[in-house]
Amino acid sequence: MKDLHGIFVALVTPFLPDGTVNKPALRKLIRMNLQKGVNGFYCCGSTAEAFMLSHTERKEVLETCAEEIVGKAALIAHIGEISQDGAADLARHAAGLGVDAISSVAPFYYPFTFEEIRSYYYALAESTGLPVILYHFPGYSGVKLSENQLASFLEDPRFIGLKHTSSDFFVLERLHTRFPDRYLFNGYDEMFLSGLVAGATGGIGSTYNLMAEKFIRMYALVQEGRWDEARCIQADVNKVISVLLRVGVIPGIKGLLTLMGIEAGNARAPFHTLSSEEMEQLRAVLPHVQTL
Ligand code: HMN
Repeated sequence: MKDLHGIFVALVTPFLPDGTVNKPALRKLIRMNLQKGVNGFYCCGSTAEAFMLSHTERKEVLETCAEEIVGKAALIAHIGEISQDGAADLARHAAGLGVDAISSVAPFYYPFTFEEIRSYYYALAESTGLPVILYHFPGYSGVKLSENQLASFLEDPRFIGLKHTSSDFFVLERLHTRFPDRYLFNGYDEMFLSGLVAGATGGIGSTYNLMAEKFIRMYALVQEGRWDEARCIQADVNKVISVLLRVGVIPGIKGLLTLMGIEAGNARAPFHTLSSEEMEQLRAVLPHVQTL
């Protein structure tokens, strides 16, 4: 199995003005990040507006990603849906494209029991035999699993890791200590260093679309124990993230990408279209995105 340590870009889905997927822009974005030396990509996740894409669009986006990425970097496909059958269908499709692992958020909206959530994940694991990475994002999904519930998956060899989009670094540390050979991806980019301290083996992030080189550098500095330098880069990155959190993370990343020359378009409604005042705020942090 491919090594999944390091920096994984959670790709956005660029859209054309008519609202359809802009595949050339997606390819350009992937190539820019391959050139920067990222370890891999996380496709069709939250950042990609996955839950606002049709099933067919999700497959097409992943096909484009696979064409660009397979053989050059690692590829993790997020195939999560509320429906187990729908997710399994996406998983089988992903397996046919040569992805390295599948990942899924827990089924959400309905108050599923833990047994129901577990059977969802087991069905996914069985649908393809590909390794599975749990996507734990209580802030958005509303599904919060405990340390022991997460551990019950990680002790199963089919579940090779966890994407931890949470600021509960106590749980992350406990899981790292209990499962030192599992992949633990930090999810909140603004707390990347904190995640590494707690034992994260890398990160999957939306703002990596814009500034992967800074996360690559931070990761390398931490391996060398150069924490102060890494902290300076985190502070620099956080200037950008503060603005993104103000204007809306996904619309804001797309706005900045457009300023960088990658036509990412607008986020899908009901996300708002950026106002000229918001574009000005993004323009003000553009120098932090373009230089290290
Ligand atoms: C994904 O599933 O696309 C990403 O991995 C999600 C990732 O954890 C991001 N979360 C969201 O976009 C909701 C973070 O990178 C986040 O955007 C960033 O830390 C700013 O808060």
